[in-house]
Amino acid sequence: MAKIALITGATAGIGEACAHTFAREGYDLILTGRRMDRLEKLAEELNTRYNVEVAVSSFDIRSREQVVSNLEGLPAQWKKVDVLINNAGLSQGLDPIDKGSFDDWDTMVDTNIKGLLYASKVVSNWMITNGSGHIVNLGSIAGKEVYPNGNVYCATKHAVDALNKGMRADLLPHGIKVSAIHPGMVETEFSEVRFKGDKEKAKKVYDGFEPLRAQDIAETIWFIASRPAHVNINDLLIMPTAQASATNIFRK
Ligand code: NDP
Ligand code: 8X3
Repeated sequence: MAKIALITGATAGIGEACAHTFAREGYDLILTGRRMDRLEKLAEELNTRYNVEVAVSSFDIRSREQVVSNLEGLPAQWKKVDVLINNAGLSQGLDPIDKGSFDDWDTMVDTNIKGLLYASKVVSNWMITNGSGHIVNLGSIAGKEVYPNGNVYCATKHAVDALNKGMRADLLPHGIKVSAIHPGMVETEFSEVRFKGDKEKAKKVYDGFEPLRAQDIAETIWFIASRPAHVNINDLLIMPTAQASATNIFRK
C-alpha cells in the first residue's frame, strides 16, 4: 500500500509544490485548503500524471469544528497518514504595532498557530494509533528573527518554532518524527495575500534578487521526509543565496 501525506494549504505555493513532489514519489495524498476548485483541479492532475490516489478536503483551518469534522470524517484507510505537512499559513499587513489591524492579527494567530494546532492534534492521534508518522511544520526566518513591522506574523512563526520543539518532545515516546523548515523569501502568493491582492506591491518584494521557489522548499521537505527511520531533522533554515538574514538581502 502506498504511503499517505496530508498537506494543509495545498491550493497554492509551497503546499501545491509539495503535493506534486510527494505524488511524484508515489505518495497518496490528502490535500486541504479553502479553495475547492483548485483542490479538485490539482487532484485530477496528480492522479492522471502520477497515478496516485488523492482525497481533497476543503475547510477553513481557523475553525476547530471544521478541522475536526472534515478530518475525522475521512474514511478509515485515509487515517494511516505517514507525513503531515503543516503548511497552511499567511501574513496579513506589514504595519507598525500601533497601526496594525485587529482583524489581521486575529487572522494570523487563528491560522498560523491555532489552525496548525487543530490539524496536529487530530493527525498526531492517528499517528499514535498507527505507531509511526512524521510531522513537518512550516516555520519561517520570521520565526527565528523579528523584522520591522513584521511583529504579529513573526510572533506566530516564533510560536510555530516553539510548538515544533514541544511536539518533538511530546511525540518522542511514540516514535513520531517532528521537523521544522524555516524558509527565507519564497515567491508564492504569500506577498499578494499579505498586501491583500496588490500584485505590484507584492512583486516588488522580490525585485533585484532571485528568491526561492516553492519547488525548492518542496524538494527540501521531501529530503526531510525521506531520511532513514533512525534520522530526524529537527530544524532547517533555508534562504535564497542573496539573503543572509530576515533584513539583509543583497539586491542588484
Ligand atoms: P501561499 O499564499 O501561496 O499559500 C498559502 C496556503 O495556505 C494556501 O493553500 C491557502 O489556501 C492556505 N491557507 C491560508 N489560510 C487558510 C485557511 N484559513 N484555511 C485553510 N487554508 C488556508 O503561501 P506560501 O506557499 O508561501 O505559504 C505556505 C507556508 O509557508 C505558510 O505557512 C507561510 O507562512 C510559510 N512561509 C512562506 C514563506 C514565503 O516567503 N512565501 C517563507 C517562510 C514561510 P486557501 O487560500 O485555498 O485556503
Ligand atoms: C515569510 C518570509 O521574510 O516575509 O515567512 O517573513 S518573510
